[in-house]
Amino acid sequence: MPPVDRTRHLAPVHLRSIELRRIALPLVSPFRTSFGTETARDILLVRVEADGPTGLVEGWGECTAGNDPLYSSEYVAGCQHVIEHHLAPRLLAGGPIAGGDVSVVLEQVKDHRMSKGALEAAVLNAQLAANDVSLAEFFGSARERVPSGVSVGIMDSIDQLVKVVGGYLDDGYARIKLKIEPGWDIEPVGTIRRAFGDHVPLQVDANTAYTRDDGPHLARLDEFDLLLIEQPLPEDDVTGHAIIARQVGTPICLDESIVSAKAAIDAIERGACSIVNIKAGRVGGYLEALDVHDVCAERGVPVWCGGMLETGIGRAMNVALAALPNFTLTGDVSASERFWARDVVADPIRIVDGEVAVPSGGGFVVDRAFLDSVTTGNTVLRSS
Ligand code: SMG
Ligand code: MG
Repeated sequence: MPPVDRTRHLAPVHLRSIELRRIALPLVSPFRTSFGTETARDILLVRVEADGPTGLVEGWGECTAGNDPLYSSEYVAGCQHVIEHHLAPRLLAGGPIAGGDVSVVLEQVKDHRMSKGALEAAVLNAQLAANDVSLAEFFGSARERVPSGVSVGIMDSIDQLVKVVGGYLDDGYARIKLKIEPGWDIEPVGTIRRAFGDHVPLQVDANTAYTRDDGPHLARLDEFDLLLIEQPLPEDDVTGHAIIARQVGTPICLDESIVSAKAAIDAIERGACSIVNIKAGRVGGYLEALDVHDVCAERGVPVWCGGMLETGIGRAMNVALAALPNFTLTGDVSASERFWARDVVADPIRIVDGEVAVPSGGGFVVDRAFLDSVTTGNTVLRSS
């Protein structure tokens, strides 16, 4: 299947500069997964300035890499390095550029998908601004609101988990995802199911914490009628997931393993998953994410939008993505207040009746004064 260039019909922009801005934001509460505990995020934002057909435009992108290389091999300082030394120079050396050109220009550099995705988002947003096209319109978002799910970390005790989940249900969240790991699975999940009832949409995420031998153990989760089990095994073990999928009644969903549309096709055809979590950063950008959406839709595999503890910048883009037709399962598109006391955008994501609004226009408005107050570093690269 030849890749479709989804931005070809829009006028390209001419990049003037790429700004790499590092910000520090504390989380409202620690977030523990099988990878470790996070209490604050060190986030890399990309801002481009570009000339469009009607003048100067800017575009923002958010890098989804974590502080440390735990979720994937990428991490924020490494992303800044590869962007500064390998990716940005390639983009700044060229002539006019469209969002769809970014992955082509950067193709020679292997992997580094989160870094490439942040750059692509910034160029794409600048190009959309230059063409006065909204993000939702460009993505082909089919709805004005999408249901909002919340991801709940591993807690110190089951009592604490019950309290936290109860709070999110009171907030109106439409679906609960519990992080699991060996030693924190059957009992907490069963307790939540019994405490809040069978009607609560519930799923779990193992973040690669199990082994190929754990199929019979994971099958014990079947009795809790979960929507899915996300990424039980390491990301490179597609065959292992196919083995587990045959032993467990609950659908297997892949997250870390799906690094491209090609990887999604492979995993689906090998029977490793029947549901896919789509994260733009993990697959190298929103354009590849649209391709993942399409290849899954063609194969009858439902998808949902994952999250990487983004600020309102990345989150607004995720919400627009989550409004595409094959996003039939509730995503990790929780409100800004789930992670942040104050977001870096003037229009934070809010949950109303269990849903979040698909953003209009450019998707978000950056709160420059607040952003400046949390900035820890700034590097501007210019075209020579
Ligand atoms: O952004 O709401 C969010 C967090 C959702 O659980 C979440 N993300 O594997 O799906 C996942 C995790 C990855 C981030 S923590 C390592
Ligand atoms: Mg996950």
